[in-house]
Amino acid sequence: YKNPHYAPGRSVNVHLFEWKWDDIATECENFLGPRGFGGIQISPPNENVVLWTYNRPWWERYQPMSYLLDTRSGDEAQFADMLRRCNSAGVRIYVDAVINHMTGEPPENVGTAGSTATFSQWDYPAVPFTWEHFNWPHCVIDGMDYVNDAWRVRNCELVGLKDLNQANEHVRNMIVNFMNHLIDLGVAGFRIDAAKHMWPHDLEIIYNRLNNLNTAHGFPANARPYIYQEVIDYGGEAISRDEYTPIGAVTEFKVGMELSRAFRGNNQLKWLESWGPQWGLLEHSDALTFIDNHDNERGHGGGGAMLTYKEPRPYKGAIAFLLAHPYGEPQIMSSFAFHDSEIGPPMNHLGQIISPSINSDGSCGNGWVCQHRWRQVFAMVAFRNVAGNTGLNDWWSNGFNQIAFCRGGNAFVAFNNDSWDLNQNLQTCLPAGRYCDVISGVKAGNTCTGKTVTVGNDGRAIINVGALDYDMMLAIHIGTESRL
Ligand code: ARE
Ligand code: CA
Repeated sequence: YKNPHYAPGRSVNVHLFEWKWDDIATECENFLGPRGFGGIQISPPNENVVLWTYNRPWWERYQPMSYLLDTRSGDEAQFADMLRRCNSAGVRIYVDAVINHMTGEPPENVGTAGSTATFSQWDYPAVPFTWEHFNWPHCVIDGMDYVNDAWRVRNCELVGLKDLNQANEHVRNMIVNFMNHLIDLGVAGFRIDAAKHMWPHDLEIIYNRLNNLNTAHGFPANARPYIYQEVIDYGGEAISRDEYTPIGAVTEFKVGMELSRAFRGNNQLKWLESWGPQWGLLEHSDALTFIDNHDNERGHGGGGAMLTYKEPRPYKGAIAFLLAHPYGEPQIMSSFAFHDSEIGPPMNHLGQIISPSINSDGSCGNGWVCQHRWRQVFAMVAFRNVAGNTGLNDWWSNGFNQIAFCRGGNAFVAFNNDSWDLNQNLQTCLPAGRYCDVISGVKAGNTCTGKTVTVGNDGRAIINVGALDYDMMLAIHIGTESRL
Protein backbone atom coordinates (compact mmCIF):
# COMPACT_ATOMS: atom_id res chain seq x y z
CA TYR A 1 0.00 0.00 0.00
CA LYS A 2 3.04 2.28 0.06
CA ASN A 3 3.81 2.34 -3.67
CA PRO A 4 2.08 5.14 -5.60
CA HIS A 5 2.53 3.22 -8.85
CA TYR A 6 3.62 6.27 -10.76
CA ALA A 7 4.41 5.67 -14.41
CA PRO A 8 8.17 5.20 -15.02
CA GLY A 9 10.26 8.36 -14.79
CA ARG A 10 7.58 10.31 -12.96
CA SER A 11 7.17 11.60 -9.43
CA VAL A 12 5.25 14.21 -7.40
CA ASN A 13 1.56 14.31 -6.61
CA VAL A 14 -0.45 17.54 -6.96
CA HIS A 15 -3.67 18.26 -5.06
CA LEU A 16 -6.01 19.87 -7.60
CA PHE A 17 -8.31 21.15 -4.86
CA GLU A 18 -11.95 21.50 -6.01
CA TRP A 19 -11.13 21.08 -9.70
CA LYS A 20 -13.75 19.66 -12.07
CA TRP A 21 -13.11 16.28 -13.67
CA ASP A 22 -13.25 17.65 -17.24
CA ASP A 23 -10.67 20.30 -16.38
CA ILE A 24 -8.42 17.74 -14.71
CA ALA A 25 -8.54 15.53 -17.81
CA THR A 26 -7.51 18.47 -19.98
CA GLU A 27 -4.77 19.44 -17.52
CA CYS A 28 -3.39 15.88 -17.64
CA GLU A 29 -3.15 16.02 -21.41
CA ASN A 30 -1.93 19.60 -21.80
CA PHE A 31 0.31 20.10 -18.83
CA LEU A 32 0.74 17.47 -16.12
CA GLY A 33 1.47 14.60 -18.49
CA PRO A 34 4.02 16.46 -20.66
CA ARG A 35 5.66 18.00 -17.56
CA GLY A 36 6.31 14.67 -15.85
CA PHE A 37 3.92 14.91 -12.90
CA GLY A 38 3.19 11.57 -11.27
CA GLY A 39 -0.33 11.97 -9.93
CA ILE A 40 -3.22 14.07 -8.72
CA GLN A 41 -5.14 14.06 -5.46
CA ILE A 42 -8.72 14.97 -6.33
CA SER A 43 -11.47 16.33 -4.09
CA PRO A 44 -13.98 13.77 -2.74
CA PRO A 45 -15.91 12.37 -5.74
CA ASN A 46 -18.96 11.11 -3.85
CA GLU A 47 -22.18 12.98 -3.15
CA ASN A 48 -22.04 15.64 -0.44
CA VAL A 49 -24.65 17.84 1.20
CA VAL A 50 -25.27 21.17 -0.58
CA LEU A 51 -24.83 24.08 1.83
CA TRP A 52 -26.30 27.28 0.40
CA THR A 53 -26.68 28.45 3.98
CA TYR A 54 -22.90 28.97 4.03
CA ASN A 55 -22.69 29.97 0.36
CA ARG A 56 -21.34 26.59 -0.71
CA PRO A 57 -18.11 26.41 1.33
CA TRP A 58 -15.28 24.14 0.19
CA TRP A 59 -15.86 21.99 3.29
CA GLU A 60 -19.32 20.81 2.25
CA ARG A 61 -17.45 18.12 0.31
CA TYR A 62 -16.34 16.55 3.58
CA GLN A 63 -19.99 15.86 4.49
CA PRO A 64 -21.01 12.72 2.55
CA MET A 65 -24.65 12.03 1.70
CA SER A 66 -23.98 8.86 -0.30
CA TYR A 67 -21.35 7.09 -2.39
CA LEU A 68 -22.91 8.15 -5.69
CA LEU A 69 -20.24 9.69 -7.90
CA ASP A 70 -21.94 13.01 -8.53
CA THR A 71 -20.59 16.31 -7.19
CA ARG A 72 -19.82 19.85 -8.30
CA SER A 73 -16.70 18.38 -9.93
CA GLY A 74 -18.76 16.21 -12.26
CA ASP A 75 -20.78 13.05 -12.62
CA GLU A 76 -19.68 9.42 -12.96
CA ALA A 77 -19.30 9.56 -16.76
CA GLN A 78 -17.01 12.59 -16.45
CA PHE A 79 -15.11 10.87 -13.63
CA ALA A 80 -14.54 7.76 -15.75
CA ASP A 81 -13.47 9.88 -18.73
CA MET A 82 -10.94 11.73 -16.55
CA LEU A 83 -9.46 8.43 -15.42
CA ARG A 84 -9.07 7.16 -18.96
CA ARG A 85 -7.49 10.38 -20.16
CA CYS A 86 -5.18 10.96 -17.20
CA ASN A 87 -3.98 7.36 -17.08
CA SER A 88 -3.30 7.55 -20.84
CA ALA A 89 -1.28 10.70 -20.23
CA GLY A 90 0.74 8.81 -17.60
CA VAL A 91 -0.78 10.69 -14.65
CA ARG A 92 -2.35 8.75 -11.76
CA ILE A 93 -5.45 9.75 -9.77
CA TYR A 94 -5.75 9.44 -5.96
CA VAL A 95 -9.15 9.85 -4.33
CA ASP A 96 -9.75 11.73 -1.10
CA ALA A 97 -11.84 9.06 0.64
CA VAL A 98 -14.17 10.37 3.37
CA ILE A 99 -15.13 7.16 5.14
CA ASN A 100 -15.01 8.09 8.83
CA HIS A 101 -18.39 9.80 8.82
CA MET A 102 -21.43 11.09 6.98
CA THR A 103 -22.77 14.67 7.28
CA GLY A 104 -23.31 16.53 10.52
CA GLU A 105 -26.76 18.01 11.08
CA PRO A 106 -26.65 20.88 8.61
CA PRO A 107 -29.63 23.17 7.99
CA GLU A 108 -30.17 21.68 4.53
CA ASN A 109 -30.57 18.07 3.54
CA VAL A 110 -30.28 17.68 -0.21
CA GLY A 111 -27.09 16.27 -1.70
CA THR A 112 -25.29 17.03 -4.94
CA ALA A 113 -26.94 13.98 -6.54
CA GLY A 114 -30.35 14.87 -5.13
CA SER A 115 -30.32 12.36 -2.27
CA THR A 116 -31.85 13.31 1.03
CA ALA A 117 -31.25 12.12 4.58
CA THR A 118 -32.96 12.33 7.93
CA PHE A 119 -30.10 13.47 10.08
CA SER A 120 -31.97 13.22 13.37
CA GLN A 121 -32.46 9.50 12.70
CA TRP A 122 -28.97 8.84 11.28
CA ASP A 123 -30.77 7.71 8.14
CA TYR A 124 -29.00 7.89 4.75
CA PRO A 125 -31.21 5.83 2.43
CA ALA A 126 -29.04 6.39 -0.66
CA VAL A 127 -26.21 4.25 0.81
CA PRO A 128 -28.11 2.88 2.83
CA PHE A 129 -26.99 3.60 6.40
CA THR A 130 -29.26 3.78 9.43
CA TRP A 131 -28.66 4.42 13.14
CA GLU A 132 -27.30 0.91 13.76
CA HIS A 133 -24.32 1.64 11.48
CA PHE A 134 -22.99 4.48 13.62
CA ASN A 135 -21.03 4.58 16.87
CA TRP A 136 -22.98 4.64 20.13
CA PRO A 137 -23.38 6.12 22.63
CA HIS A 138 -23.46 9.45 20.86
CA CYS A 139 -20.58 11.77 21.82
CA VAL A 140 -18.55 14.59 20.27
CA ILE A 141 -14.75 14.87 20.40
CA ASP A 142 -13.49 17.71 22.53
CA GLY A 143 -10.03 19.26 22.46
CA MET A 144 -8.64 17.33 25.42
CA ASP A 145 -9.63 13.99 23.90
CA TYR A 146 -6.79 14.37 21.37
CA VAL A 147 -4.36 14.53 24.31
CA ASN A 148 -5.66 11.73 26.48
CA ASP A 149 -8.49 9.65 25.05
CA ALA A 150 -7.85 7.62 21.90
CA TRP A 151 -11.18 5.81 22.25
CA ARG A 152 -13.18 9.04 22.13
CA VAL A 153 -11.16 10.38 19.17
CA ARG A 154 -12.19 7.26 17.24
CA ASN A 155 -15.71 6.62 18.49
CA CYS A 156 -17.08 10.14 19.00
CA GLU A 157 -18.00 12.66 16.31
CA LEU A 158 -15.37 14.83 14.64
CA VAL A 159 -16.86 18.37 14.65
CA GLY A 160 -20.37 16.89 14.84
CA LEU A 161 -20.03 14.65 11.75
CA LYS A 162 -22.06 11.46 12.18
CA ASP A 163 -19.53 8.79 13.08
CA LEU A 164 -19.67 5.51 11.19
CA ASN A 165 -18.78 2.27 12.95
CA GLN A 166 -16.15 0.62 10.76
CA ALA A 167 -16.35 -2.52 12.91
CA ASN A 168 -19.84 -3.12 11.51
CA GLU A 169 -19.89 -5.57 8.62
CA HIS A 170 -22.43 -3.62 6.58
CA VAL A 171 -20.41 -0.41 6.99
CA ARG A 172 -17.27 -2.22 5.85
CA ASN A 173 -19.09 -3.57 2.83
CA MET A 174 -20.46 -0.20 1.77
CA ILE A 175 -17.02 1.40 2.10
CA VAL A 176 -15.24 -1.44 0.31
CA ASN A 177 -17.80 -1.41 -2.52
CA PHE A 178 -17.35 2.35 -2.92
CA MET A 179 -13.55 2.12 -3.01
CA ASN A 180 -13.52 -0.93 -5.29
CA HIS A 181 -15.82 0.84 -7.73
CA LEU A 182 -13.24 3.65 -7.88
CA ILE A 183 -10.37 1.18 -8.33
CA ASP A 184 -12.20 -0.52 -11.18
CA LEU A 185 -12.70 2.87 -12.82
CA GLY A 186 -8.90 3.32 -12.76
CA VAL A 187 -7.82 5.18 -9.63
CA ALA A 188 -4.36 4.41 -8.23
CA GLY A 189 -5.05 4.93 -4.56
CA PHE A 190 -6.56 6.94 -1.75
CA ARG A 191 -5.97 9.67 0.78
CA ILE A 192 -7.80 8.36 3.83
CA ASP A 193 -9.50 11.40 5.33
CA ALA A 194 -9.54 11.56 9.14
CA ALA A 195 -7.71 8.21 9.47
CA LYS A 196 -6.84 9.07 13.07
CA HIS A 197 -10.55 8.83 13.83
CA MET A 198 -10.80 5.18 12.76
CA TRP A 199 -9.32 2.09 14.41
CA PRO A 200 -6.23 0.82 12.52
CA HIS A 201 -7.51 -2.73 12.77
CA ASP A 202 -10.79 -1.83 11.01
CA LEU A 203 -8.91 0.07 8.32
CA GLU A 204 -6.59 -2.87 7.75
CA ILE A 205 -9.56 -5.14 7.12
CA ILE A 206 -11.02 -2.62 4.67
CA TYR A 207 -7.69 -2.20 2.82
CA ASN A 208 -7.22 -5.95 2.55
CA ARG A 209 -10.58 -6.29 0.82
CA LEU A 210 -9.70 -3.78 -1.90
CA ASN A 211 -9.22 -4.95 -5.46
CA ASN A 212 -5.89 -4.83 -7.24
CA LEU A 213 -5.42 -1.83 -9.52
CA ASN A 214 -7.04 -2.10 -12.94
CA THR A 215 -4.53 -3.50 -15.46
CA ALA A 216 -6.63 -2.10 -18.32
CA HIS A 217 -5.49 1.33 -17.10
CA GLY A 218 -1.82 0.42 -17.36
CA PHE A 219 -1.14 -0.81 -13.83
CA PRO A 220 1.02 -3.90 -13.35
CA ALA A 221 -0.67 -7.14 -12.33
CA ASN A 222 -1.32 -7.58 -8.59
CA ALA A 223 -0.66 -3.89 -7.83
CA ARG A 224 -2.20 -2.74 -4.56
CA PRO A 225 -3.69 0.75 -4.23
CA TYR A 226 -1.45 3.46 -2.76
CA ILE A 227 -2.85 4.41 0.63
CA TYR A 228 -1.83 7.55 2.48
CA GLN A 229 -3.63 8.17 5.70
CA GLU A 230 -4.36 11.63 7.07
CA VAL A 231 -3.02 11.50 10.62
CA ILE A 232 -2.05 14.87 12.08
CA ASP A 233 0.70 14.09 14.56
CA TYR A 234 3.04 16.78 15.85
CA GLY A 235 3.69 14.64 18.92
CA GLY A 236 2.10 14.65 22.37
CA GLU A 237 -1.27 13.11 21.48
CA ALA A 238 -3.04 9.95 22.56
CA ILE A 239 -2.88 8.66 18.97
CA SER A 240 0.41 8.31 17.12
CA ARG A 241 1.11 8.16 13.39
CA ASP A 242 3.12 5.00 14.19
CA GLU A 243 -0.15 3.10 14.74
CA TYR A 244 -0.92 3.61 11.04
CA THR A 245 2.42 2.96 9.31
CA PRO A 246 2.03 -0.84 9.52
CA ILE A 247 -1.02 -0.60 7.23
CA GLY A 248 -0.13 2.19 4.79
CA ALA A 249 1.70 5.47 4.25
CA VAL A 250 0.93 8.49 6.47
CA THR A 251 0.82 12.24 5.88
CA GLU A 252 3.92 13.72 7.57
CA PHE A 253 2.73 17.12 8.82
CA LYS A 254 6.06 17.85 10.54
CA VAL A 255 7.63 18.36 7.12
CA GLY A 256 5.55 21.45 6.39
CA MET A 257 6.06 22.74 9.91
CA GLU A 258 9.86 22.37 9.89
CA LEU A 259 10.46 23.56 6.32
CA SER A 260 8.13 26.52 6.82
CA ARG A 261 10.08 27.47 9.92
CA ALA A 262 13.43 27.13 8.16
CA PHE A 263 12.53 28.91 4.93
CA ARG A 264 10.90 31.77 6.85
CA GLY A 265 14.31 32.30 8.42
CA ASN A 266 13.47 30.93 11.87
CA ASN A 267 15.84 27.96 11.67
CA GLN A 268 19.14 27.80 9.82
CA LEU A 269 19.23 25.94 6.55
CA LYS A 270 22.58 24.35 7.49
CA TRP A 271 20.70 22.02 9.86
CA LEU A 272 18.90 20.47 6.89
CA GLU A 273 22.03 18.39 6.28
CA SER A 274 20.38 15.69 8.42
CA TRP A 275 16.87 16.13 6.95
CA GLY A 276 14.76 12.97 7.27
CA PRO A 277 14.07 10.55 10.14
CA GLN A 278 16.79 12.23 12.24
CA TRP A 279 14.41 15.18 12.51
CA GLY A 280 11.78 12.96 14.08
CA LEU A 281 10.13 12.38 10.73
CA LEU A 282 8.60 9.12 9.55
CA GLU A 283 10.72 6.60 7.68
CA HIS A 284 11.15 7.52 4.03
CA SER A 285 8.83 4.85 2.63
CA ASP A 286 6.05 5.73 5.10
CA ALA A 287 5.91 9.46 4.45
CA LEU A 288 3.65 11.51 2.19
CA THR A 289 5.30 14.93 2.41
CA PHE A 290 4.06 18.45 1.65
CA ILE A 291 4.45 22.06 2.74
CA ASP A 292 0.80 23.09 3.05
CA ASN A 293 -2.51 21.28 2.57
CA HIS A 294 -6.06 22.48 1.96
CA ASP A 295 -6.75 22.69 5.70
CA ASN A 296 -3.70 24.39 7.10
CA GLU A 297 -3.31 26.85 4.22
CA ARG A 298 -6.56 28.39 5.49
CA GLY A 299 -6.18 27.82 9.24
CA HIS A 300 -8.35 24.67 9.46
CA GLY A 301 -7.17 21.36 10.91
CA GLY A 302 -5.23 23.07 13.68
CA GLY A 303 -3.45 25.44 11.27
CA GLY A 304 0.27 25.27 11.95
CA ALA A 305 1.72 28.43 10.41
CA MET A 306 2.63 26.72 7.16
CA LEU A 307 4.00 28.68 4.25
CA THR A 308 1.39 29.11 1.53
CA TYR A 309 1.03 30.81 -1.83
CA LYS A 310 0.51 34.06 0.10
CA GLU A 311 4.26 34.15 0.93
CA PRO A 312 5.60 33.15 -2.46
CA ARG A 313 9.36 33.60 -2.08
CA PRO A 314 10.00 31.42 0.99
CA TYR A 315 7.16 29.10 -0.10
CA LYS A 316 8.87 28.38 -3.42
CA GLY A 317 12.14 27.85 -1.57
CA ALA A 318 10.52 25.30 0.73
CA ILE A 319 8.84 23.49 -2.17
CA ALA A 320 12.14 23.42 -4.07
CA PHE A 321 13.84 21.80 -1.09
CA LEU A 322 10.97 19.34 -0.65
CA LEU A 323 11.29 18.27 -4.30
CA ALA A 324 15.09 18.36 -4.54
CA HIS A 325 15.66 16.24 -1.43
CA PRO A 326 15.18 12.47 -1.82
CA TYR A 327 13.25 12.11 1.45
CA GLY A 328 9.54 11.16 1.23
CA GLU A 329 6.82 11.04 -1.43
CA PRO A 330 6.09 14.72 -2.10
CA GLN A 331 2.77 16.39 -2.81
CA ILE A 332 2.17 19.94 -4.02
CA MET A 333 -0.90 22.00 -3.13
CA SER A 334 -2.71 23.71 -6.02
CA SER A 335 -5.18 26.24 -4.63
CA PHE A 336 -7.79 28.79 -5.49
CA ALA A 337 -7.17 32.29 -4.12
CA PHE A 338 -9.08 33.26 -0.97
CA HIS A 339 -9.34 35.82 1.80
CA ASP A 340 -12.19 34.11 3.66
CA SER A 341 -11.08 30.71 4.94
CA GLU A 342 -14.55 29.19 4.50
CA ILE A 343 -15.23 30.31 0.94
CA GLY A 344 -15.65 27.74 -1.79
CA PRO A 345 -13.95 27.63 -5.19
CA PRO A 346 -14.66 30.23 -7.89
CA MET A 347 -18.32 29.70 -8.75
CA ASN A 348 -21.22 31.29 -10.61
CA HIS A 349 -24.58 32.25 -9.09
CA LEU A 350 -25.82 28.68 -9.64
CA GLY A 351 -23.00 27.38 -7.48
CA GLN A 352 -21.26 25.78 -10.43
CA ILE A 353 -17.47 25.81 -10.29
CA ILE A 354 -15.82 28.18 -12.78
CA SER A 355 -12.97 26.51 -14.65
CA PRO A 356 -9.46 27.89 -14.43
CA SER A 357 -8.45 29.90 -17.46
CA ILE A 358 -4.89 29.68 -18.77
CA ASN A 359 -3.02 32.95 -19.33
CA SER A 360 -0.54 33.46 -22.17
CA ASP A 361 2.36 32.93 -19.75
CA GLY A 362 0.95 29.54 -18.70
CA SER A 363 -0.34 30.70 -15.31
CA CYS A 364 -3.99 30.35 -14.27
CA GLY A 365 -6.77 32.93 -14.11
CA ASN A 366 -10.39 33.05 -12.90
CA GLY A 367 -9.27 32.97 -9.28
CA TRP A 368 -7.11 29.85 -9.44
CA VAL A 369 -3.56 29.94 -8.06
CA CYS A 370 -2.27 26.79 -9.78
CA GLN A 371 1.02 26.48 -7.93
CA HIS A 372 1.79 23.50 -10.18
CA ARG A 373 2.04 25.90 -13.11
CA TRP A 374 4.60 28.16 -11.42
CA ARG A 375 7.90 27.75 -13.26
CA GLN A 376 9.85 27.29 -10.02
CA VAL A 377 7.52 24.42 -9.10
CA PHE A 378 7.19 22.47 -12.34
CA ALA A 379 10.92 22.93 -13.00
CA MET A 380 11.62 21.16 -9.71
CA VAL A 381 9.27 18.33 -10.66
CA ALA A 382 11.45 17.77 -13.74
CA PHE A 383 14.52 18.06 -11.48
CA ARG A 384 13.18 15.29 -9.21
CA ASN A 385 12.45 13.06 -12.21
CA VAL A 386 15.97 13.56 -13.57
CA ALA A 387 17.44 12.90 -10.11
CA GLY A 388 15.53 9.60 -10.08
CA ASN A 389 16.56 7.29 -7.27
CA THR A 390 20.01 8.80 -6.77
CA GLY A 391 20.98 9.68 -3.23
CA LEU A 392 22.14 12.98 -1.82
CA ASN A 393 25.84 13.82 -2.08
CA ASP A 394 28.33 16.71 -1.93
CA TRP A 395 26.43 18.64 0.72
CA TRP A 396 27.83 22.15 1.22
CA SER A 397 26.88 24.92 3.57
CA ASN A 398 28.35 28.24 4.62
CA GLY A 399 27.47 27.48 8.23
CA PHE A 400 24.35 29.63 8.10
CA ASN A 401 21.60 29.75 5.50
CA GLN A 402 23.43 28.98 2.28
CA ILE A 403 23.33 25.31 1.27
CA ALA A 404 23.89 23.24 -1.85
CA PHE A 405 23.83 19.57 -2.75
CA CYS A 406 23.93 17.10 -5.64
CA ARG A 407 21.67 14.20 -6.55
CA GLY A 408 24.17 11.63 -7.78
CA GLY A 409 25.72 13.00 -10.96
CA ASN A 410 22.37 14.13 -12.34
CA ALA A 411 21.29 17.29 -10.61
CA PHE A 412 22.51 20.16 -8.40
CA VAL A 413 20.67 22.75 -6.31
CA ALA A 414 21.74 25.72 -4.17
CA PHE A 415 19.73 27.85 -1.72
CA ASN A 416 20.49 31.24 -0.19
CA ASN A 417 18.32 32.39 2.69
CA ASP A 418 20.98 34.71 4.14
CA SER A 419 20.88 38.48 3.78
CA TRP A 420 24.12 38.44 1.82
CA ASP A 421 24.94 37.01 -1.60
CA LEU A 422 25.97 33.44 -2.27
CA ASN A 423 28.92 33.57 -4.64
CA GLN A 424 30.97 30.38 -4.45
CA ASN A 425 32.93 27.90 -6.49
CA LEU A 426 31.00 24.68 -5.73
CA GLN A 427 31.04 21.02 -6.74
CA THR A 428 27.95 20.43 -8.94
CA CYS A 429 28.71 16.76 -9.74
CA LEU A 430 27.55 17.39 -13.33
CA PRO A 431 29.46 16.66 -16.53
CA ALA A 432 31.38 19.63 -17.91
CA GLY A 433 29.23 21.95 -19.96
CA ARG A 434 26.86 24.89 -19.89
CA TYR A 435 23.58 24.66 -18.02
CA CYS A 436 20.50 26.86 -17.78
CA ASP A 437 19.25 27.49 -14.24
CA VAL A 438 15.67 26.19 -14.40
CA ILE A 439 14.57 28.47 -11.54
CA SER A 440 15.44 31.90 -12.96
CA GLY A 441 14.55 31.13 -16.54
CA VAL A 442 13.96 28.59 -19.26
CA LYS A 443 16.04 27.23 -22.06
CA ALA A 444 15.11 28.86 -25.37
CA GLY A 445 16.94 27.12 -28.18
CA ASN A 446 20.61 27.35 -27.30
CA THR A 447 20.23 30.22 -24.89
CA CYS A 448 18.86 30.63 -21.42
CA THR A 449 16.46 33.36 -20.28
CA GLY A 450 17.84 33.05 -16.73
CA LYS A 451 21.26 32.43 -15.19
CA THR A 452 23.77 30.30 -17.08
CA VAL A 453 26.14 28.03 -15.13
CA THR A 454 29.39 26.78 -16.66
CA VAL A 455 30.62 23.51 -15.16
CA GLY A 456 34.31 22.67 -15.60
CA ASN A 457 35.97 19.28 -16.11
CA ASP A 458 36.28 18.92 -12.35
CA GLY A 459 32.51 19.34 -11.95
CA ARG A 460 32.93 22.69 -10.24
CA ALA A 461 31.19 25.91 -11.17
CA ILE A 462 30.77 29.45 -9.92
CA ILE A 463 27.32 29.59 -8.32
CA ASN A 464 25.55 32.89 -7.77
CA VAL A 465 22.35 33.39 -5.78
CA GLY A 466 22.05 37.02 -4.75
CA ALA A 467 20.30 37.93 -1.50
CA LEU A 468 17.96 40.15 -3.49
CA ASP A 469 17.38 37.78 -6.39
CA TYR A 470 13.76 37.08 -7.27
CA ASP A 471 14.13 33.50 -6.01
CA MET A 472 16.37 32.10 -3.28
CA MET A 473 17.51 29.03 -5.19
CA LEU A 474 19.30 27.85 -8.33
CA ALA A 475 18.87 24.40 -9.93
CA ILE A 476 20.63 22.68 -12.83
CA HIS A 477 20.49 19.10 -14.09
CA ILE A 478 21.35 16.87 -17.02
CA GLY A 479 17.80 16.89 -18.44
CA THR A 480 17.00 18.62 -21.70
CA GLU A 481 15.36 21.58 -19.95
CA SER A 482 18.67 22.50 -18.33
CA ARG A 483 21.51 21.39 -20.64
CA LEU A 484 22.58 24.02 -23.16
C1 ARE B 1 -17.85 21.92 9.21
C2 ARE B 1 -17.92 23.17 10.10
C3 ARE B 1 -18.06 22.76 11.55
C4 ARE B 1 -19.30 21.87 11.73
C5 ARE B 1 -19.14 20.67 10.80
C6 ARE B 1 -20.34 19.72 10.85
O1 ARE B 1 -16.72 23.93 9.92
O2 ARE B 1 -18.21 23.94 12.35
O3 ARE B 1 -19.38 21.43 13.07
O4 ARE B 1 -19.00 21.11 9.46
O5 ARE B 1 -21.50 20.37 10.45
C7 ARE B 1 -13.52 20.03 6.87
C8 ARE B 1 -13.42 21.36 7.62
C9 ARE B 1 -14.37 21.41 8.81
C10 ARE B 1 -15.78 21.08 8.38
C11 ARE B 1 -15.73 19.66 7.80
C12 ARE B 1 -17.10 19.15 7.35
O6 ARE B 1 -12.09 21.56 8.05
O7 ARE B 1 -14.35 22.74 9.36
O8 ARE B 1 -16.67 21.15 9.47
O9 ARE B 1 -14.88 19.67 6.63
O10 ARE B 1 -17.66 20.03 6.44
C13 ARE B 1 -8.94 17.22 12.94
C14 ARE B 1 -8.93 15.84 12.28
C15 ARE B 1 -8.55 15.88 10.82
C16 ARE B 1 -9.38 16.92 10.06
C17 ARE B 1 -9.22 18.24 10.76
C18 ARE B 1 -10.05 19.34 10.10
O11 ARE B 1 -8.08 14.96 13.00
O12 ARE B 1 -8.77 14.60 10.26
O13 ARE B 1 -9.64 18.15 12.15
N1 ARE B 1 -9.03 16.98 8.63
C19 ARE B 1 -9.86 16.32 7.60
C20 ARE B 1 -9.98 17.13 6.32
C21 ARE B 1 -10.83 18.37 6.56
C22 ARE B 1 -12.25 17.94 6.90
C23 ARE B 1 -12.32 16.71 7.68
C24 ARE B 1 -11.21 15.97 8.04
C25 ARE B 1 -13.65 16.16 7.95
O14 ARE B 1 -8.70 17.45 5.83
O15 ARE B 1 -10.83 19.24 5.45
O16 ARE B 1 -12.89 19.01 7.66
O17 ARE B 1 -13.96 15.31 6.84
C26 ARE B 1 -5.21 18.85 16.36
C27 ARE B 1 -5.36 17.36 16.10
C28 ARE B 1 -5.92 17.09 14.72
C29 ARE B 1 -7.19 17.88 14.49
C30 ARE B 1 -6.89 19.37 14.71
C31 ARE B 1 -8.12 20.23 14.51
O18 ARE B 1 -4.17 19.37 15.55
O19 ARE B 1 -4.10 16.75 16.19
O20 ARE B 1 -6.19 15.71 14.62
O21 ARE B 1 -7.61 17.68 13.13
O22 ARE B 1 -6.40 19.56 16.03
O23 ARE B 1 -9.09 19.89 15.46
CA1 CA C 1 -14.72 7.58 13.98
